[in-house]
Amino acid sequence: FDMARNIRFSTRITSAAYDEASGGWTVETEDSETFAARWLIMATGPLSSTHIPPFPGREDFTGEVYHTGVWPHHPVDFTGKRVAMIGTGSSGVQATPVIARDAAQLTVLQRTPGHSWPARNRAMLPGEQEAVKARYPELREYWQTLPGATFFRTLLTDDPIVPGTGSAFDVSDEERLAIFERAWDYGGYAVLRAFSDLVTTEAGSLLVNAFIHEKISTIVSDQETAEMLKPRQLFGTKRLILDSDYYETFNQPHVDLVDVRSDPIERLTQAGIKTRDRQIDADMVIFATGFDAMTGSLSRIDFTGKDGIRLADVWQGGPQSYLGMLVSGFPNLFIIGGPQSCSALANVILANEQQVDWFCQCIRDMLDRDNRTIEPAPEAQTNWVEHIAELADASLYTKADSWYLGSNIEGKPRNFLLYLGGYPAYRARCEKVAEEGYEGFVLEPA
Ligand code: NA7
Repeated sequence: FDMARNIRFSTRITSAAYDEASGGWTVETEDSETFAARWLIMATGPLSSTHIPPFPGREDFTGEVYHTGVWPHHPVDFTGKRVAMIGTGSSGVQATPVIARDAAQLTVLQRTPGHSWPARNRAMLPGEQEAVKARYPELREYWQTLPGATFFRTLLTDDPIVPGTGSAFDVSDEERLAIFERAWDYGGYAVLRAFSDLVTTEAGSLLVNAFIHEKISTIVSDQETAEMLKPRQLFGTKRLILDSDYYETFNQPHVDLVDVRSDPIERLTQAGIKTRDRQIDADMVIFATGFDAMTGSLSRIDFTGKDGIRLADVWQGGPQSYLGMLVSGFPNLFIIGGPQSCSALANVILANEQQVDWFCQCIRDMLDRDNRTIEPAPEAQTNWVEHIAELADASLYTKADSWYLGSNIEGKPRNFLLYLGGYPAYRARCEKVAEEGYEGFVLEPA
């Protein structure tokens, strides 16, 4: 597509200021270079600013240090090394079996055990890829009708779970168990589709908890370790983790699990990690400690909008936006995959495409109608923010701490950061807004 000539690599933006006179933006790089633009589109990513908790003594540790979110492009050799890894979200859980393969010793420091389900990744069967590609237009249309716009295999071949609309309590215990077992053997997110109430009601959620607890007890030989690995929060309060032999890995003699909830990390030392009760010597420390999600990359840029207002001040108590795409007081500033849109809750490719298409149409419409700027009306923005909170309060998501709520970052206000109404409803709402002449937006004539 000959894109390279339009891309400037290795360029970090430090500030962006709206200019009332021109109705556009000036962005400044860390090298004090400036660029002017009428429209500014932030594609800075929902899970792109990594987070390392401020453990004392970080500089004292003399071994290798990595974060799972900024993994080096060169291979990292674990062979014969003592590795300590902090964090058991998707990143930590998926890294554990891989590191254990070569390391001499792996110590996993876990604060909150998550729900993990086998991924069962596999090579494509002969002809499978061709069969999918032959049906792309049809499949893409179909995915657009699903809450997460997410690819799954039901339409293709062997998915054993027919999307269920009924309650998990409508079937007998035996039948439910058989469905859970099929979903376990098949792997991936199939279980989420089995019944309507597994992630929406406490009673449904506890059924999955019981199933996973049983699996962990069966897989993990040492029952003390098994107990530590069992998730206690409700299923559906965080993203389901998918793994390849995570629980099995703890049966290997050189792999240890440390519960840092009961034995907290005090500091890093020259030789490794000091918890209250033990010293873990390590050649390598890996932070699998996640991200300053949804707002982290935006908050690292100093945005100044109309009348000198700063985005940092407007968002002090949590993000404010209309449709997760534009912010009142910051005209012509578009955010892709931003807070209060579907973003990380939907198929990222389709969700990004939908927003990019919307922005492009919006810009074309503005040029056609001779409008200079667009920004949300304050009232529409307030209503959207309230709508986000209402949807979240009706879900289980607010019942545990996670990056969805910003509560993984010290001092970050606790707000649910995504739109929970599902991708089809979000897309329909965006289309309706545009069709109705950008209802809820203020368009300034040139
Ligand atoms: P996550 O899911 O935010 O996981 C971070 C992990 O790090 C989690 O287990 C945290 O425990 C742990 N953590 C964070 N801070 C600390 C401190 N101070 N002490 C001990 N442990 C800590 O990030 P991931 O990178 O795994 O995954 C992010 C998303 O990327 C994921 O949802 C997928 O969508 C892909 P906690 O649970 O907070 O007790």
